[in-house]
Amino acid sequence: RKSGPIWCSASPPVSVEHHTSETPSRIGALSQVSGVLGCQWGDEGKGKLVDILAKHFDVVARCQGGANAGHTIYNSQGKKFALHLVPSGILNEETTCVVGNGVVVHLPGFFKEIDGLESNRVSCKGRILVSDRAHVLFDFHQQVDGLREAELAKSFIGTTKRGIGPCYSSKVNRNGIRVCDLRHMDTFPHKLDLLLSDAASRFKDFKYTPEMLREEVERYKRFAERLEPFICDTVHFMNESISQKKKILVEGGQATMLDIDFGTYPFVTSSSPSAGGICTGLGIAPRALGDIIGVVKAYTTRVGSGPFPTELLDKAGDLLRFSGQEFGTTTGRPRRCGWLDIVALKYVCQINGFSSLNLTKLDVLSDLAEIQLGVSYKHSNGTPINSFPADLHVLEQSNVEYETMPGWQTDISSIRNYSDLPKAARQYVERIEELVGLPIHYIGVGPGRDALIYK
Ligand code: 2SA
Ligand code: GDP
Ligand code: MG
Repeated sequence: RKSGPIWCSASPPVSVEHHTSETPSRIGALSQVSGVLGCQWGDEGKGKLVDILAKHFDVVARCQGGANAGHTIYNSQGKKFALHLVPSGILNEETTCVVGNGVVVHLPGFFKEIDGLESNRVSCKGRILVSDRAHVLFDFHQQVDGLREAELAKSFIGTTKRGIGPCYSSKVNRNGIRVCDLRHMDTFPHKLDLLLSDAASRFKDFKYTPEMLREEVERYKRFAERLEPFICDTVHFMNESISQKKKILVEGGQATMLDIDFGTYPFVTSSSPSAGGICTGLGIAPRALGDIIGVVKAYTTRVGSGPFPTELLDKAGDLLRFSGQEFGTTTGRPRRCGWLDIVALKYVCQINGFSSLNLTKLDVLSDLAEIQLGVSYKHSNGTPINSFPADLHVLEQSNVEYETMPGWQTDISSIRNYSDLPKAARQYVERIEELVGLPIHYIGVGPGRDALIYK
């Protein structure tokens, strides 16, 4: 599968919202500043929840990552949109979308995404604010991403090759170029020259000529002009919005198991997709944060290299991949699939302090006679492992212990009331709640907007 265009026409099985389903008071009662974060290795279905919640919020903000993210959402006509940089609140006309200071912005991709949305009659004008503190991700960062992966050979990370690691490296090296720097075209060529010369001296296959610099500077003069109306001091905007009692929803990209600090390092992304990333990526205080909803798939997927304790390398994994349509939203790569890992989930819940969970893709398990839940890890020497290990060698020597639960083997995709779910499906949901110690307030039973059970 190749990476497709950023929007595609609807695939037939997606259910469409025909009526405004009654909103449970719980959504209306979500805190003034709430968040939606991934609990696994990404692609849990965060975009869908953000799109559903957006109509109850004034602002939807991204705080980290970049166009490595792929958030798939469907509008009320069943049209599919794959978003990468633009927050998933964009389909709700009343919502202002913020791309925060913690995001790395690839301008050609950003404008392509906006053009795609506008040609599908989604108005972006005046609705998207890009932080003047966000770092600019250049094409050369993407090229360097590819060169670094090639250099790593067999131990490659399996990045999206969207330039994320190299752009965050420039930021941490303190020679990155920020959005506000695009307002100073007199100093811009020198800054860009330093970055490109650095890359050329590091990688022999990185070709760099003065002509390339001239062309890139000209290109960025045009981008800078087009970007001007989007540029905003979003730190000020976010804090003013909080003072004005506006409701803010933060949309996480990737997930905690890919976090630069807490993930399976080095097989991680280069940002902080956990709760801490909300404050650093938007400039809002920890005490402003309220409810944070963790999004967790009813099984596990991972795309790219790195440890995956509950991975299924047999036909069962293939079945999950095809029933769940588990292919990367950005790259089209097949996702690795396995059982739900409660040890990893508890670790992620500890880090983020979620108020509740959204269990997604429960419908994908419907064909299975039995479902396994990975409930604990044991070292091969027999010692129990009490927490998610930092050391990948320990993780490699760990064996997962499973609980077997009965399947329900009936289609649940049109069910909207929790009590109408088959008993075995409810048992699965409730066992997860019990093991993790958190309530599951939302259950996904299909990709469409209305395919959600409020529990
Ligand atoms: P990167 O590109 O430097 O952030 O890659 C580092 C690791 O982070 C993983 N990663 C992701 N994992 C799941 N989904 C992501 N977004 C796309 C999607 C992925 C795609 O929504 O499907 O299309 O392939 C995402 N972004 C980064 C990545 O696989 C590396 O393991
Ligand atoms: P995100 O990165 O977390 O926003 O997730 P992605 O959009 O990359 O991947 C999730 C995929 O699952 C998308 O294709 C969604 O349309 C789809 N999806 C979300 N929730 C459900 C669900 O409950 N059931 C099914 N079958 N698909 C879902
Ligand atoms: Mg995704």
